[in-house]
Amino acid sequence: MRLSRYFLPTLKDNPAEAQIASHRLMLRAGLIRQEAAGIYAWLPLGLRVLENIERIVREEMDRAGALEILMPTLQLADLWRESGRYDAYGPEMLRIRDRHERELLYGPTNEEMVTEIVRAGVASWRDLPRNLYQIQWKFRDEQRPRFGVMRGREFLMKDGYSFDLDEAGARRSYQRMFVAYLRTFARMGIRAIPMRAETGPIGGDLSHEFIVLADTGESDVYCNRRVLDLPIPAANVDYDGDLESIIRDWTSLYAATSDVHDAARFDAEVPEADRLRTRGIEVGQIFYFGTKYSDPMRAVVTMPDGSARKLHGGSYGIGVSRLVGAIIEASHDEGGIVWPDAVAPFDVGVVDAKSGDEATASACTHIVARLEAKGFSVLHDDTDVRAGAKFANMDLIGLPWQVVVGPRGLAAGTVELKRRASGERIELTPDAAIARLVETRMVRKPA
Ligand code: 5CA
Repeated sequence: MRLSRYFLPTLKDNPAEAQIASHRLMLRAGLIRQEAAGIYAWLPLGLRVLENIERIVREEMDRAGALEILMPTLQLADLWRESGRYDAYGPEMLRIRDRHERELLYGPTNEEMVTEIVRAGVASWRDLPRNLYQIQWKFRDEQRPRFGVMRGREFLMKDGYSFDLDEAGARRSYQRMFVAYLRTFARMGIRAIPMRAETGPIGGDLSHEFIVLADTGESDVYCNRRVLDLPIPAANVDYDGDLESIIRDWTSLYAATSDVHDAARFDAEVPEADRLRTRGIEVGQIFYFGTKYSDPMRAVVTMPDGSARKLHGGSYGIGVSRLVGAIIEASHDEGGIVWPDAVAPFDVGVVDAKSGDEATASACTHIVARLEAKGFSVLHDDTDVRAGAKFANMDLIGLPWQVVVGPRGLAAGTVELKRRASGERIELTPDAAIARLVETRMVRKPA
């Protein structure tokens, strides 16, 4: 992609309304544009990151046996009256009327709708268990939308829902999602720690929030520092096998959000040197809620003996749009964003350091074509601004690798390869630079 044909409205100065680094950088790097309080348009560069995050979420959900569906954003109020949540939900719910005066709402979550779908689509105990998920926009009329996409009003969520015959089955479904979440966030290059949490308006008696530690996070959290060193389950983890030992490793070390924190237990269980009291960003939350929805909504299956059995449910959310902010919060420096390889909008930025020079222009075009042929996504800065501004811009948008092509190097047969994260630069031939990128991709892009 040539930058001269791209839409990348970057800002020189820090936008006054942005209080935290990720919000500032998302606006400055031209990822998003605010259209109303807590409502954002995703521009080309930001959309590519959002789509990379979605792809990883899909791959890990599918691997864990969940099935993708897509439900509408608008829901009938009557559906929510069945569960009793229409009145209970309060002012965060955006309520709408259509031309026939029918009451609708813009979905803040989908437990009722998915229960209705499963109620209609499963009849017998043989049809269970099932786990359905979607990636869809939600609306919550937050009192204080802030920090950009971190606390938006309209935001993109992965929401998944499991249905089982009994509590034991539902707990297994919960464990599958627990493990899938560990993998999902690790693949995005961040460490999200599962912490015991309150269930809030979703309900139920078992819940974990997945928290990325960050001073700018909105949640107060308490944990044993040793959870930071626990291993992430491998790609070949057997989701039909016994996940108990993984769950035990992750839940036996103290980790809790402030809502359920027990100071006495924390002090008793965790050696003083390992006590971590800090803040974090909630990037996902999982819930087991049993028959909370199947009870009032009469979602049942027939058992082998002909009796009716209520479905046992859980729900599993990931803040897809919030993750873009959370990843930046965890990975930036004074120069700008430092994208982890797996979510970066482009793999490589190729910079023509001397605009108007025919030799550098044609070398760039050649290198870009060869990188693209090897499967890299490339942003080629062919604009006619001065080199210093181009370098600053590349650092700001944070692509993992930069290939700088200047006239002096070119005369000597070399280009400069820069790793954004470390700032390390090496001079080498274009062939060697491409070979180096191919090599490191194999090591760095974990599946
Ligand atoms: N139905 C359940 C799980 S499917 C549910 O709604 N869970 S939730 O309320 O915890 O939301 C899931 C995730 O969405 C959260 O962990 C958070 O990462 C993200 N999220 C929630 N509210 C917002 C918001 N206002 N802006 C951005 N992301 C949000």
